Amino acid sequence: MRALITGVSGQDGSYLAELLLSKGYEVFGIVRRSSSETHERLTHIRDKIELIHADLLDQVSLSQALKRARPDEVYNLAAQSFVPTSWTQPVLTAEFTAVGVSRMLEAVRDVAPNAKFYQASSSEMFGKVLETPQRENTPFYPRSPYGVAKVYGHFITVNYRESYNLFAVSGILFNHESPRRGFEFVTRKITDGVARIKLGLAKELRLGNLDAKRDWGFAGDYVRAMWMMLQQPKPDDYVIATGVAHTVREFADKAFQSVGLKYQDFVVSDPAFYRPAEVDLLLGDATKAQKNLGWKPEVSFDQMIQIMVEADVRRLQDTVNRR
Ligand code: NAP
Ligand code: F7E
Repeated sequence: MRALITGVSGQDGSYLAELLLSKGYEVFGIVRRSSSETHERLTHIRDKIELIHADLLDQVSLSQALKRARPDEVYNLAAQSFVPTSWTQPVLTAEFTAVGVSRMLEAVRDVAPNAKFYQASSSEMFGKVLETPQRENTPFYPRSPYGVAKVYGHFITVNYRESYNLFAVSGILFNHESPRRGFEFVTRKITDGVARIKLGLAKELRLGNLDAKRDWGFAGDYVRAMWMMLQQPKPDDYVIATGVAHTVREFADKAFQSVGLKYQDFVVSDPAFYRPAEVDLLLGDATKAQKNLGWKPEVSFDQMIQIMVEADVRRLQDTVNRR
């Protein structure tokens, strides 16, 4: 089997590439050209996958990548994925995260119409939620340019499935985290901050809305669900979530506690990190995925925090030791 992953250099792309390699796939990954191609999340598997230069903005490059990879499965994970940036760069977010999906689907339709296609949709599409918990048929009410772009990506995927009979699925994934999460997302910002404070490298951690609630899972569990969706006899859309929500405050509390500290002594509220429109609560119901795919999460909330804090302490300790 051959798979092509867009966004292979991101958090999910790196875990998915590992999973597919372990299943004997030939893995091809799309990366965009950069003056410093480090791809840190791929270092350990760099010699096992083939990287192809292409960009979601460039239709021809996507078609060429598909011609080179000749994939049985295509995972479209590339996007501008940070919600606050979607207010400062709304047009670019729409180009990558919304119209980029059309470009990928057109390339698949033209070059590899028999390939199965996965679209990385998001719980941010539920936004100002109209129902709790949120499931596949809960109406969308996005609250950011990112959420709006993801709604486009979701429906264009459904539309290509219905218009052209493509095997195209949309996975509506709730927040998922890991030691490979980008540093700007709140979970990684907290675990990195905890590690810095514990090692004496920082004195405080500035955060925004501590009362926002999220249904947080572990990225390794979530990429397994992506693969499972493409192994089904029929293409369909699935919510992937743990079914438990926690506040940002609870996350911070547990992360600081795990190194024997109290979050109240270090967390500073900073209006700079509040959003123009907030998503107050996301809580998913993954019953359909449990029933049809046999999927369930394996890493708990507490375990995930422990894994992330330990990884950040280890990483920063190594840096300090090298000085
Ligand atoms: P991420 O770490 O931000 O990775 C995004 C990837 O997209 C990176 O590899 C990035 O490349 C690539 N990319 C961005 N713009 C591109 C372009 N114009 N052309 C080609 N590649 C481009 O995101 P993630 O957390 O792994 O999430 C993966 C996908 O799932 C995203 O679509 C995200 O929106 C969606 N999602 C994430 C979550 C979550 O909780 N993590 C939940 C639901 C949905 P560079 O390395 O060059 O920047
Ligand atoms: O924020 C609050 C913030 O940036 C979570 C992306 O992967 O998941 C992610 O989007 C919550 C928000 O993730 C800070 O206001 C408080 O309510 O970690 P986040 P997100 O916006 O939920 C979805 C499913 C995706 O699809 C996205 O691609 O935490 N919060 N203080 C903060 N958030 C940040 N980033 N920084 C703070 O200091």
